Amino acid sequence: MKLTFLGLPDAEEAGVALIPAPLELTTCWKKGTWEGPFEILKVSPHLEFFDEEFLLEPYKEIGFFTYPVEELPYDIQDALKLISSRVEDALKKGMFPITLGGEHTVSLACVKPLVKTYGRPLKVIHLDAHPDLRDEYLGTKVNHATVMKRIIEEGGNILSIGIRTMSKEEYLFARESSKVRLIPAREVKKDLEELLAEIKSFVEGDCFYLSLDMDVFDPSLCPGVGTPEPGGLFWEEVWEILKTAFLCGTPVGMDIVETMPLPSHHITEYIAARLIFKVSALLAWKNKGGSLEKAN
Ligand SMILES: [Mn+2]
Repeated sequence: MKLTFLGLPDAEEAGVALIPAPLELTTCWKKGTWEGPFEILKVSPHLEFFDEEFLLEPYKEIGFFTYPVEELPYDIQDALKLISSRVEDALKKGMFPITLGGEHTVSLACVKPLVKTYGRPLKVIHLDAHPDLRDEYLGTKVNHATVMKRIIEEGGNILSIGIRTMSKEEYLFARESSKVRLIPAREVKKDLEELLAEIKSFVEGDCFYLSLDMDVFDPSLCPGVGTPEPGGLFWEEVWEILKTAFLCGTPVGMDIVETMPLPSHHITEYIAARLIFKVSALLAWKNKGGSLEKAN
């Protein structure tokens, strides 16, 4: 099925690629993340096409190309390979890949071609309520609860932000590992400026990948997720984090995962679409010489 971002025709020379990845094979409770990419694209024509902060129209300045929403193979490895091939294709064509989940496992498929292109270690900024650092979950190694552990094994160096629940195993692993640092949501709230300074020094002069699980947001803002953990981040905090990362480092790709559309309202997928829009506006503005100093 072919849907496009903002409902506009694909740009001939697009700078941003939307890669729908409706993967849902390992979620363990309520189902629905497979509908995420479809619903995010479906709601996107209802956004304004003009960015009120950077005063530009991203579809004109940077341009979008949307890959078709396809059913993925039932074998997890085959499904991940297909997603990786899409990301590779986007990179080859010089587009910035934004993959839309689906369950968080899709991030593993996105990171592999990036590590191939940019080498190890690949820095990863990970926004999530959960560290996703289990070694194994419900008898499998590759799933949404282990994805960051697998990414570390692929060469990832992770800064996880917004964490507010975890298993003891994950706590102990993170405490010992030099490849991951967990920043609890309460620390974000205590001192946002200090966090922004840490993000700046993490990405400055370097490439990084961004993985955003919609459950990083407070469930009062984004209730359409599988595990709505209280005490989450709000829009302004996430936006400041993204702005600092994108303007201080070199973003090479991103994903927005775990959107689980609810029948009662469309807020979570709308916010996911808004994130894509704002990030594209930010990329377009950066291309024109925008910087953090000018943004603040
Ligand atoms: Mn999560």
